[in-house]
Amino acid sequence: MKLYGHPFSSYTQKALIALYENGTPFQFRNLSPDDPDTYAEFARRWPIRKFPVLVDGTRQVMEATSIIEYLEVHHPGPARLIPDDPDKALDVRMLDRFFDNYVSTPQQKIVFNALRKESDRDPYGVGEARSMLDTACAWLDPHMAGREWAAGDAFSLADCAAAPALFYGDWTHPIDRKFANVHAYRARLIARPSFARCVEGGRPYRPLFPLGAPDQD
Ligand SMILES: N[C@@H](CCC(=O)N[C@@H](CS)C(=O)NCC(=O)O)C(=O)O
Repeated sequence: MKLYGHPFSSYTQKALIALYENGTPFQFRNLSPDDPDTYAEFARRWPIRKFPVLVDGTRQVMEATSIIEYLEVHHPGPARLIPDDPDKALDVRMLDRFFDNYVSTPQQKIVFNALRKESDRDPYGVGEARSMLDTACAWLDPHMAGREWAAGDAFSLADCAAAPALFYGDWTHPIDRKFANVHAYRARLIARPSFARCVEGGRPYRPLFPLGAPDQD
């Protein structure tokens, strides 16, 4: 299998966590600016140009959630990231949507805004994104009380989504210290070996973070 992505990209990391959790063999195709051929190959494969993309023989899978779903079906390992029980799986998928839509999406909006030239910036949209991050953390904090992982007892697809979302979320719009359960969960995610490996993989690229990567983490 080949995974097209970038080591500093949150959604690439989401898929990498699943691959690392199960020790699934794959080849990483790094979409780095100094390898235009790999980028051109990726852009031909997926004109939307959002990564990661997984290629397994003749099969191509886009979207990090779908990649993890695909791995669960076609390359299952000891770590089951989506429970067999359909009702428990529903909770996992619901939390996965929560982290993508209400943490990662506003987080990316703030970062992409910072990458634009001053005249193209969208202060109103950034204000909405910051407010969404606050609301998401306010919901997540009591949800995480007494829980180790976001859905059910085991590490799951929802935690694959949560790890980069909260990691970069706190860099982008610092999570209020009063949300102690969210901070404790974020720290558990960073300590998880599969995500710790992603954090290390992304470390050399920290100067690319437009808001200035903090010294922490
Ligand atoms: N909905 C996609 C989002 C993927 C995404 O936003 N990827 C970012 C990197 S983290 C990307 O491709 N950015 C490049 C760009 O927007 O040009 C998924 O779940 O995989």
